Amino acid sequence: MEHNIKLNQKSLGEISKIISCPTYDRSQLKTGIVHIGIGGFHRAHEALYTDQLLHDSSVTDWGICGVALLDFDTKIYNTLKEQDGLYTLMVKELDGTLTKRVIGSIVECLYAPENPLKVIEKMASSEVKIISLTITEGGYNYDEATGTFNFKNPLIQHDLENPHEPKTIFGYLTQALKLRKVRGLKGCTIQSCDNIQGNGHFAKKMLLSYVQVAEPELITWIDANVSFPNAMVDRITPSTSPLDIEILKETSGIDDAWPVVCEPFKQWVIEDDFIAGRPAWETVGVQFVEDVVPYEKMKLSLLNAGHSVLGILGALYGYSTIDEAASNGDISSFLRIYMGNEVTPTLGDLEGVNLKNYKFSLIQRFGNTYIKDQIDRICSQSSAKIPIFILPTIYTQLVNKGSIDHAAFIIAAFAIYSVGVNEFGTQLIIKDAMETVLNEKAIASRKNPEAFLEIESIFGKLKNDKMFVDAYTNAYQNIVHNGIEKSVKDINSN
Ligand code: CS2
Repeated sequence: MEHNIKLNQKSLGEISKIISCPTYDRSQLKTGIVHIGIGGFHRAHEALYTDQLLHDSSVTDWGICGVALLDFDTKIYNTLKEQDGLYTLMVKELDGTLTKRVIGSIVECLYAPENPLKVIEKMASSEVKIISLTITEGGYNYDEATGTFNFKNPLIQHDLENPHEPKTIFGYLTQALKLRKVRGLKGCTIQSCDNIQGNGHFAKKMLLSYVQVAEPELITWIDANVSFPNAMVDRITPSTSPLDIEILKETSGIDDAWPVVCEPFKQWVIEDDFIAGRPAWETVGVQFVEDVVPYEKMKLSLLNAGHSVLGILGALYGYSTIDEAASNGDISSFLRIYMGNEVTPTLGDLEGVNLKNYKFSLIQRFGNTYIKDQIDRICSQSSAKIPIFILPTIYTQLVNKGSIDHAAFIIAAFAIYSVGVNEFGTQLIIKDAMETVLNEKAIASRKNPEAFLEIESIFGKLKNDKMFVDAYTNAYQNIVHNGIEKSVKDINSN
């Protein structure tokens, strides 16, 4: 189409003739939620649920202020600012159809590095009842080797020395909560939307570790005035590609600089612990439960781990998308065996969950050929993902003397992946905060495979477990000597 319509508040009337758009008055909304991390996932998930809710005209308190926290978040901030917080959500259905709608729940945007005080003021505003987070697994600043908050992180050091110009979420939250306390305001809920077991409790533990050093007298106030509900969040949201942007233009004539693409499935299960109130998200499909642990365990150890399996093996086979890896019979058998023999026994009785159906639906979701989820996206930051998605399965299986062969194979495959090139000579794009050490240890592993397990901040004390080390070394040697394809076949038939 020649005359594409630029998406923004002014053009919304025109665009609403083409695709579904917010029909509520965005200018009348109060900001009840500050959300940190306005990447694809938040915009396909919390912002969508909230947008659905805002279509009920009696709901006016739950607009979202999206905060871009990191220096390199300028692009998303500028885009959303230019588009008045509006963006298109493109759902790629299983049959290939595209369902598009414009989401309007993000009514304000802030770029933290430009004006930290503005962000702190916003978080401390009396209108704001919830501060939600998608800061990724690595964003919680946890050190696996010591099992504690990582005070050695230079950014944390910076925040301790410059409390009014923070760079990390911990510095921001501490200043905002302090301001609430000083002003005699009510507390709020800090709601983690990251893939971490017990994400709310974990967010609290990490925040309090920081506060203990930065503002120790704030601890009792936080204990009494801030809640941290645990939640399981789910929706596969690949990175938006230039082609997605073109497709939106071609099929709808809408010029959106950063639409979000995602799968049809979505799930949000939350513990109902919102000290300052919450949106009635249950009316738009969110599940509120007393104990979210079973849902989290299931999702992290099956879906997220499943993704890592497909991503790491897929990269070694030379694939670039998850559906390609999932449609390879040997890889999908590997995944089924891993899920069935190694993960399932660790899950125990998951009350309220039909595990069989869940596993079945995962295979279907991974295989959605329209999603084209990038293996690079899945493998990025694996150093933070593996300890959460895969290691808990290994630890439990080792204690129970269950099988760990497939899990050990995945870790061996990750060691080989971390060399940065697969056996067919394809360069692998490693995006990881620990890239340098991963690469060094991966290269050292060629002589001595155990070298990789020495990265304690990922693997803790796993290198001391003989049963694991034997299985890992076997898998490593097998992949190196026989190639990835044969070694996957071999392990599947053992
Ligand atoms: C993925 C997740 O990043 C990853 O490794 O497994 O982003 C996954 O797509 C989401 O958690 C789905 O809910």
